[in-house]
Amino acid sequence: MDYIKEKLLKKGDQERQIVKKLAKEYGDLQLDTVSMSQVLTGMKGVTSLLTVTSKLDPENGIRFRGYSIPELQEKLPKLNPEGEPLPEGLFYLMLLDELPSIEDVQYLTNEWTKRNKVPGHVFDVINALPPTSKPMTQFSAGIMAMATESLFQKAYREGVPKDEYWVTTYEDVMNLIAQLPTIAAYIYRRNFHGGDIIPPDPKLDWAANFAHMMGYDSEEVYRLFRMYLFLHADHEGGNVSAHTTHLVSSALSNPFYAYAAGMTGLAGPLHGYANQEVIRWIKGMLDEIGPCGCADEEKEKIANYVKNYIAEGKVIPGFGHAVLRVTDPRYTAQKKFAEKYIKDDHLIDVVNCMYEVVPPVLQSLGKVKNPWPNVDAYSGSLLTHYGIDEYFFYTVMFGVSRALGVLAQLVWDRIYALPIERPKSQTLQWFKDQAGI
Ligand code: AMX
Repeated sequence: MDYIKEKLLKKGDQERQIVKKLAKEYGDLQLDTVSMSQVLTGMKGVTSLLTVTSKLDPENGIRFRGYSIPELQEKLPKLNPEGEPLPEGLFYLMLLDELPSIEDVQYLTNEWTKRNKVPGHVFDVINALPPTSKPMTQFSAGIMAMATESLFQKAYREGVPKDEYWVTTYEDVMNLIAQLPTIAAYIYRRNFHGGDIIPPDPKLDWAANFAHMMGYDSEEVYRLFRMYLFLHADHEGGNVSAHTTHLVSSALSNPFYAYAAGMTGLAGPLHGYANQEVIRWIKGMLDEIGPCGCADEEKEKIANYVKNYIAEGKVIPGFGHAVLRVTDPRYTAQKKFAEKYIKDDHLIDVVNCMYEVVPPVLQSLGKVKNPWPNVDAYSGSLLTHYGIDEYFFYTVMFGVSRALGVLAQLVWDRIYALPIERPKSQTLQWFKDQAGI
């Protein structure tokens, strides 16, 4: 048994007992109340999930196992002191609740390299879709096709005891994470580079290898990918991609089914699709108002464009959040990256200018709970700077990263032996009866 599984076994046994004890002995403890408005506005703020990998505070942003983004940029292992932490380290932390050493991170890099061979039929499935189909359609279909390899599904059919489900879940999760960059890069090369596929380089870490297979081989791009794949990895359990993955796997669907379902949720414009939509939106604006700086008259042009866009009943991508009530720390981390490494980039200047213009416009509507930018407002401009300007692809990159958090959580779902999820629904008549109307 590898040492990560040994650690999981030890920690898992203790925590499983705690979860059982809480459910049995404290089962009647009231944790929350639910209002009519919460049910009818997307269950915001209703405590109803157990997620250990990260926790989101509306005022301070995300903390991974208790650590903020700047803390982890300090504490997680890097390949060189000037660079960004390796996403492998974040996965280790989320999975084991321990800061990794450089050796732990290298162990994961090696494991994922060993496991990164994608079965041929997965490419056949992707190839059966027309190249014009959306990258996220190809990505989720590819992940579904990987389910033929599920060790969890096989073990379940063979009748392994419930307390051992996590063992094969862990194997599936490790294989899935190892292979996602290869599938994503395949879709990228197929769609935008005439199908000229680049094989993985076993000497590279997980993020750098992804950049390499997409066709970008510079230390600058490797550094950006390490940061991108770190920042998008997890945002506690209630967001659409995390919650969907958790929900589907609660039926004991295998991790490939569960993650493919999560990815179809990530593809929605109110969630991960905003990652690509921001750049499409900014390009549309620049086509209409022309190249612009951030002088007063240019800010006014942007503000008018934003107001007209909202008046058409559409949302400004990259702004707002269902939980956060401040500027997203993931946005701030990317802004600092741009300030440190990038000079004179028109698109980045426009993104910075939007920070000054959009929030007051959203505030003036009187209904937007959070007018500040989220993670998606910045990432596209950084990728575009380094030549990755096929913004239709960005949500797939988000999907590669999101695997780290939600699949680490999925291992814990199985360790805790969490049951099938089944909240109660009511009819409109029932809601009317409660209100007495
Ligand atoms: N532009 C225009 N209107 C906005 C807005 C925005 N960026 N953000 C919120 N609003 C509107 C809502 O559409 C809603 O209008 P309605 O009452 O007429 O339907 C109203 O303000 C209240 O919404 P809210 O409670 O503030 O937000 P929410 O929790 O319902 O939704 C979110 C949150 C992110 C979906 C929303 O802010 C939005 O659509 N933002 C733009 C899309 C985006 O950037 N999504 C990515 C989020 C991060 C991620 O998951 N990657």
